[in-house]
Amino acid sequence: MRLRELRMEDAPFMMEWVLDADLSSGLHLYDTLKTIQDAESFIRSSNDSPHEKHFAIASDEDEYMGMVSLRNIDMDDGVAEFSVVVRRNALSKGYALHGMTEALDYAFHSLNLNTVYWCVSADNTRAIRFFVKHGFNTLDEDVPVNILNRHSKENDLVWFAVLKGDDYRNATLSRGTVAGNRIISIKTVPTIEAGELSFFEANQDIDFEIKRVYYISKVPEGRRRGFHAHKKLKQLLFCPYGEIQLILDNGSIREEITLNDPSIGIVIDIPTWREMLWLKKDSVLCVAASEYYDEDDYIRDYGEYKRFISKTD
Ligand code: T46
Repeated sequence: MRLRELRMEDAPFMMEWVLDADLSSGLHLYDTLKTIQDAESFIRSSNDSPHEKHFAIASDEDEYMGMVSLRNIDMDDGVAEFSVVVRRNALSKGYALHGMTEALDYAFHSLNLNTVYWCVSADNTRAIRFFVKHGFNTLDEDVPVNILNRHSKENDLVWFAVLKGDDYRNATLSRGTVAGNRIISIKTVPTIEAGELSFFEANQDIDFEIKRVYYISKVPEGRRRGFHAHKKLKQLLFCPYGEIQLILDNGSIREEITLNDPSIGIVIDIPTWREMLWLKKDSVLCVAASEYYDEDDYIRDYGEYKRFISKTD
């Protein structure tokens, strides 16, 4: 997936979310969009103003999956407002988060802005949950008055902001654990203009012997794998190339983490239900495992997994 300019052929896909009240309600930045002609004229003029920047979030096949916008860009004050929306078939596939982080990179590194603000209506619990889950903080105050004034007709807004220098790509890593499994930093040695080298050692950096190493590659974007737990196996998972979302469920909590940094690993050493979602095609998932392959150690049915952990509690 990637960001690109909007194109005329995106208009029908844009209409999918425009006409889907559940997806578009509260997105006042796009209030003028009602018909396909509005969408076409929006696309036609999307590059006209220096105060607005719109990008399509495109799949690997280059299809429009949603869009991100920076609006009311104020180069003097170094601020802009932001919004993101995706088509229904792009929900829960990582498009919104990817579009968001790329648009924030553009705001801070290409436009050199200092702060990006956005707000959602307090009853839009899905959007609020999405932003909070990915480590974005709500703001109680400190929203500039001119930005607040633009939204004076909207009631009960929840505000968010990201500052230049915030680690929004890895905000979730500061949590320390995902569904009770440790997030570790893999030792990484940078080399001057020749990349970096990462390493870990059995019984030193991870507290088990490594009997097996395997890796998963050539997975198309948007594909899911996993859907199982292990009874005894301990593993270190890491993504040396690309972007993969790991969804972990320990029976009590279900949490996600996006692996997109070769120096981050997840040690799964308690029976945990796992799913892996390939956010970018050709991403590689590497695993160092404590045991040889044994199909008897797998639990491939979620109900059976729940019964298994209730017995071991
Ligand atoms: C896990 C996640 C992260 C082997 O023959 N030897 C092996 O070492 C492995 C790992 C798999 N296989 C066979 C078993 C299946 O016939 O390869 C096939 C695909 O395995 P599976 O469907 O389990 O693949 P994923 O991606 O769903 O899960 C894998 C690991 O199996 C699992 O332990 O934690 O990656």
